[in-house]
Amino acid sequence: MIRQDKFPEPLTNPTLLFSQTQRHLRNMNLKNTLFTAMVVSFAAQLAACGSDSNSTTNDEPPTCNDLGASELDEGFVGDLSDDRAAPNTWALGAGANELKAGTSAGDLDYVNFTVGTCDTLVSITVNAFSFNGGDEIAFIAMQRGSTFTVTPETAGTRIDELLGYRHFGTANINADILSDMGQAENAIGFTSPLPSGNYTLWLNQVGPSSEYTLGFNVSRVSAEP
Ligand SMILES: [Ca+2]
Repeated sequence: MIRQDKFPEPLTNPTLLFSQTQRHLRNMNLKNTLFTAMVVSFAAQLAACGSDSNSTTNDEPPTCNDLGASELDEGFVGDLSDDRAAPNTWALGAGANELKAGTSAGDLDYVNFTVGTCDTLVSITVNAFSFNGGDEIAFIAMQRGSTFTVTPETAGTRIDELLGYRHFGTANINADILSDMGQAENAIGFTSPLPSGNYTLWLNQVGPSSEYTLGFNVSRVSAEP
């Protein structure tokens, strides 16, 4: 059952949403500090061992591809990257692409996706959302580029470096959140649909685990540019 009282009009009250976001980011700062220290320690150990740290950074510019819709599913690819410098990479094709994963306190998800030069990202729909504790709202933020440059610890004071952000959850099932991400207070912002480009997402839940399925709906708007 959707608890409307837990999700009070986020779209019609931007001041409240901004306040919620700042509180959410502060909570994430505290809860992710230990985890981030563990990640840094692990990365240092990998470097000391001469590992290439399994980087998946995608610096290739988008092309006019002939890809169809695809799925990035944590059930198949394993836990989505917790490393903002080496996110999972995902090339979107025309149609209804899907991102399926889970997040919880200390489990960050970073995904770098590309929208081809013949395409636009029309919407991001919340196709499914479930939660195992008392927190029915997760968080999504986006930047341009192939990595996420803002840390969870500094995001609260660097909101103007985010292209967009939003909370989402059970109240948004089947709804589009892309347009609202572009209108997020103090962010760089954009007008939906999102044009061709290289973007990176940061998804986070600071409570018990939540499972989400997001639809990345791409339209082919031209042939070769
Ligand atoms: Ca993860």
